[in-house]
Amino acid sequence: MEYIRYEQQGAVGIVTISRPRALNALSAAVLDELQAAFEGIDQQTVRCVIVTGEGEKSFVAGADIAEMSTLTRAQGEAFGKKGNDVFRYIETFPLPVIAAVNGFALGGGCELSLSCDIRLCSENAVFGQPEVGLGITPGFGGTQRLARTVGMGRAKEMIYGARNIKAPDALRIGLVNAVYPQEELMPAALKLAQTIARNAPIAVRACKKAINEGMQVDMDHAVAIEEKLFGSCFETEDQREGMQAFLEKRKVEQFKNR
Ligand code: CO8
Repeated sequence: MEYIRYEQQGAVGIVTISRPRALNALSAAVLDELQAAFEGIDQQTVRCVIVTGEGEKSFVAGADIAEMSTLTRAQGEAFGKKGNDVFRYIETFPLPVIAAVNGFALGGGCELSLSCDIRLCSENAVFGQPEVGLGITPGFGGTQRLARTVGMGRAKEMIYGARNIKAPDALRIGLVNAVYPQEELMPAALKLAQTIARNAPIAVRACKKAINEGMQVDMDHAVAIEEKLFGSCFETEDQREGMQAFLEKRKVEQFKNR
C-alpha cells in the first residue's frame, strides 16, 4: 500500500495513515487503502485496533480538497458515499477501534475519529469541521456522529461556525477521552488497547455491537438487543473459564476467543 502502514503488536493492530506531504488528507486512493487495511486485519489474533496518522503534526487534515474542488453534484454525492461506506465499515468493525489523534483532525479527519470507538489525542491536536467555510457540509458522517458524541448544541456551534477546537476543549466537551503529550500518546493508546485485548474477545465484541446498535433505537428495543448479545456469551469457553476462575479465586491466564 502507498498511503497506509499496518503493523501488529501482539494482539493490537495499528493502522497508520501515511501521506505526510498532504497532512494525511483523505484522497479516494487513501480511502480505498484504509478500507483494504481493515479488511486485511486478522480477527482471530487481533483484539483491538489503533488508527493514527503519520508524523507529529496531523492525524488527518480532511478529505482531499484538491481532488474535491472540481466534482459535479453527482460526483460529490458519490464521494460522500465512498467516505461514509469506509467509516461505517470502521464503526461497525467487530473489534474495538481507538483513534490516536496525533495532530490536526479536521473535516474528514474529525469524522474518521468519530467513527472509532474511543478517541485519545495529543496536546497539539486540533479538531474541527471547517466544511461550511469551503462551501460544503461535513460529508463523511460529521453532521450525524459529532452531534451524537458531543450533543447537538456543541456540534452545531462547531459545524455552523467552522470553529476549530484545541485538545483541552475537545476533552471538556467529551470529544476525546484523554489528552497526552505527543510522545506519550501511542504508548497510552497501546496500553488501553492491550487492556481491552486481555478481556474476553467475544464479550468485548458483543459490548461494541450492543452499545452501537442500542444507541440507535428506543430503550425497549435497546434492552432486547442487549439480552440477545448477553445470551450469546454463554456456553462459550471464555465465559465458562472467566466464571470458573472467579469461583476458584484465580486469574484467567488467557481468554481463547472461543
Ligand atoms: N486536502 C488536500 N491537501 C491538504 C489538505 C486537505 N484537506 N490539508 C492540507 N493539505 C496540503 C496543503 O495543500 C499543503 O500542500 P502543499 O505543500 O503542496 O501546498 C500541505 O498539505 C501542507 O499544508 P499547509 O501548508 O496548509 O500546512 P499549515 O501548517 O500551514 O496548515 C492546516 C495546516 C491548518 C491543517 C491547513 O493545511 C488546512 O487548513 N488544511 C485544510 C483543512 C480542511 O479544511 N479540512 C477539511 C477538508 S473538507 C472535508 O474534509 C470534507 C469531508 C467530507 C467530504 C464529503 C465529500 C463530498
